[in-house]
Amino acid sequence: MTPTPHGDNRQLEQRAHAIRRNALMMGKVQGQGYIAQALDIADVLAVSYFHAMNWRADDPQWEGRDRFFLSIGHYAIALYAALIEAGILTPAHIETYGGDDSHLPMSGMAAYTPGMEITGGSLGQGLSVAVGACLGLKRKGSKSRVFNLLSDGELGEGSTWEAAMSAAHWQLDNLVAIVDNNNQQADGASRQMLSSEPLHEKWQAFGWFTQRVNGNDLAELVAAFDAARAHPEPVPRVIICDTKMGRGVSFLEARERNHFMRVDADEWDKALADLDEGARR
Ligand SMILES: Cc1ncc(C[n+]2csc(CCOP(=O)(O)OP(=O)(O)O)c2C)c(N)n1
Ligand SMILES: [Mg+2]
Repeated sequence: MTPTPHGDNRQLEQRAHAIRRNALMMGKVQGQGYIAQALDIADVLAVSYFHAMNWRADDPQWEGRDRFFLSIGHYAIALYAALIEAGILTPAHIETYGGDDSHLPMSGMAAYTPGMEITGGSLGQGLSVAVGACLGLKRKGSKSRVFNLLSDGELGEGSTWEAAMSAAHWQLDNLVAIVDNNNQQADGASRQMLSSEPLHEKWQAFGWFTQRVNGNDLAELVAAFDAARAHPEPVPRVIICDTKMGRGVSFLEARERNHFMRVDADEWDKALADLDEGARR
């Protein structure tokens, strides 16, 4: 992959738009899904895959690749959308989403899908797996990094914080945690269910190089990923991304209780049109 030059966010905008489109088209196949999350995290995925990470579309297992670990298996639709845009999966996969014998199960599973590094549906485990992978990479003398996408709901799991302590203890500067702080979990708003604020101070106290950005602002994301790469101290890095559920489709942004979204049959095309309209503005 040729990284997008610094400052060229137009290409990244197009990537993020394509990721949102792919996700909506997969959602349409099933009529429901974790659509609002795919829309909120598309900008982060665009910057991860098309600015920050090294990978090869024709060789997803290339030893020198950076690894993207999805702890949150239910966000699989979002990662599939990015992997299609990356050419690791193909547009023909879209129609198979969530079907029997599909390579794209509704919850992400490593054994089924090229580019899916871990099976992450049991929340709170991904960061521990990432710590182990980072230790292994260092011992092998590899320069590869591990990017672990976590959700704010996962911050309510004690295992996440055990892993956070270990990562600092082992000085894992090859680990980049990304928190999708969308203020949503299964039963309601994260800040009401179990608040993990103040987030910046917490991660910093755990010994991480910590940044907090608007996760739907490509320029802020690019700067944060660049700073995570350039930071000189031997400490793990975290980018806390404040995001908006349903981002890019106005009537989905406004919908409440959007953890698992059912969208009426006639609304999918409206959603795609709304997305395209927003991109033209
Ligand atoms: C260990 C574990 N507990 C509970 C669940 C059930 N579960 C699936 S998604 C989810 C919500 C977690 O919060 P978050 O990922 O922030 O939700 P979102 O932003 O997607 O709405 C829960 C509790 C699970 N998958 N794993
Ligand atoms: Mg959440």
